[in-house]
Amino acid sequence: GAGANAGRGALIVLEGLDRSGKSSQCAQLASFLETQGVPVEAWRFPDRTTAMGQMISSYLSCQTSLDDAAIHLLFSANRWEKRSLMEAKLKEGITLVIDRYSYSGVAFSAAKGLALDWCKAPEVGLPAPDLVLYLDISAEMAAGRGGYGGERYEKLEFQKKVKQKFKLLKDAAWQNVDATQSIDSIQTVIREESIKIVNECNSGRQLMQMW
Ligand code: 2DT
Ligand code: MG
Repeated sequence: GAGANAGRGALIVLEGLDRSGKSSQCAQLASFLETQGVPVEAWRFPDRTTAMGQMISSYLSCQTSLDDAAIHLLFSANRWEKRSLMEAKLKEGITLVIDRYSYSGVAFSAAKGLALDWCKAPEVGLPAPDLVLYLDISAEMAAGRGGYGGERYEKLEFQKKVKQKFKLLKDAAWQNVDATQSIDSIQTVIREESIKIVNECNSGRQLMQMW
């Protein structure tokens, strides 16, 4: 709406291992913000609905193989193809709650052995999140929750490597959230942090760029 909410929206990213609880926390956060009168949209990356997203989806479901560098760039391009829309939404005052972003992009590719700096390079210039909520849980505990599908990266040994890489990506926007707590306790923390940043963005906090 106009008036009290005339400022820009916040870019809020949830990150973490598979089965860390990101998707349900994102959905709950978006509904909560809506009840608070905050214009909000829930997004996710990869965005599997685009042409590039369909290539990514077929790679993840092991229907196709791709060179590690090529798929890395495709994941990044899948964010770039949404860049102008992201910026437009934020400028309009819409807060975006995004399930995964560049941090997953770098952590998963670096876990395969690609150099961290090389992985970060294509992300440079994308809109930077105002807040990154990292749902912190051990790979063992996440795997113990069950529900890994059959997708390419959903294996305990690989998730352990991903976690090591996530640790190298903490930046100014990063907040660790203990993801071993109850769903409700996690959501409480996430709501508090999110409302704070929504207010800051609404009152003129500048949108930054990665990285
Ligand atoms: P979902 O399970 O959330 O659909 O993710 N991934 C994700 C990457 O390797 N690079 C990226 O840039 C992103 C956003 C993480 C599917 C898998 O894709 C991985 C898990
Ligand atoms: Mg998954």
